[in-house]
Amino acid sequence: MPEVTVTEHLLLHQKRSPAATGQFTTLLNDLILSAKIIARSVNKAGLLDVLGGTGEVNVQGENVQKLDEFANRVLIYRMERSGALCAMGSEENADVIRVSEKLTRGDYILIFDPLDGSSNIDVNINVGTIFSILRRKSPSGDDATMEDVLQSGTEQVAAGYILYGPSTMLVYSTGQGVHGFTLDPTVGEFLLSHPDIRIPERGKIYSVNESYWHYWDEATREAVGYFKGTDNERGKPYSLRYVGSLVADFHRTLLYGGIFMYPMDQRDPQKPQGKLRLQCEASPLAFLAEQAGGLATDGTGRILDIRPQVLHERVPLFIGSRRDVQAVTDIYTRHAK
Ligand code: P6P
Repeated sequence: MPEVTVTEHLLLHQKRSPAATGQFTTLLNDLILSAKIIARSVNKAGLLDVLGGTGEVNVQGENVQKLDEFANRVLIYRMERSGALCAMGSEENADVIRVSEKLTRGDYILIFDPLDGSSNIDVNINVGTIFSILRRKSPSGDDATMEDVLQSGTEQVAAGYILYGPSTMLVYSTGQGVHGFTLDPTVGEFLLSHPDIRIPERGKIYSVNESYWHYWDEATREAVGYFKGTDNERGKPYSLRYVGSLVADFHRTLLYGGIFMYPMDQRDPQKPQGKLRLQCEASPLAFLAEQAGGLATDGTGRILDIRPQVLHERVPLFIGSRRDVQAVTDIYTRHAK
């Protein structure tokens, strides 16, 4: 099969939506360049003294790793100059980043987690960049508004992730299926390796951090118990796999099927919540899951329907094979009655 680069694949997409302007292709190409720059450092992490933390703490209260900071800087610097954006939201930055009027501004908003799973960097476990692309609602040329940024997941025009692992992969969707590209470092191009990814109807793997069992409510314990027991569609227990790096756990779920769960927990009794961020984690992955024939809910409601009230809103997440996620939703719905 002749090699297809991301750019060729994008142009195919462009051909299919004449309304799309060149801005979108430029945006994705600059995102891909940023990914290659980040991949180069991630792959040399052990050698470039970029391991370990910076001693700072980010808006999420998490220790900032040097590679986190580096990835964030690369994305903000490059994407601000793409000419396609009017604003950005980064998991590492408390506030919205509005593109300066001194630079060429465009009609898109990019929301991203620059290096998700970074707590695993020092032990050489997969990490990833997750991105979500929205189109502004306010008039072109004006400063972006919070309404431009705080849009529900159904408004995304594209979403995806780059997984830095044994190979570097880009998985993305523009609403016409989910496609995977593997970086060929000898030519420096992402080449189509997984066309039109479809998530299996039901899987054999469940993925959750069970150490929070005592902080879960009854419905959550029953939902997780569904996969540990024999009273499920398989008639036997699912296997448990948990990397602790969302992009790695999701990528396996997308290809092999099954379910990834990060339920709400009461570790902070005053503020029971999910840990994962809606706009830079749950929503983009939910977009991909649905495009691949799967589902993504917060237990009862569709992730993509949730309209964020604040930039760093957190949600519980159940995502993966349609029948496995549906089993969880049925349990939560029954408990809600
Ligand atoms: P826990 C990494 O810090 C992250 O945000 C996701 O990549 C991952 O799925 C989750 O947190 C792991 O959280 O509580 O199981 O360590």
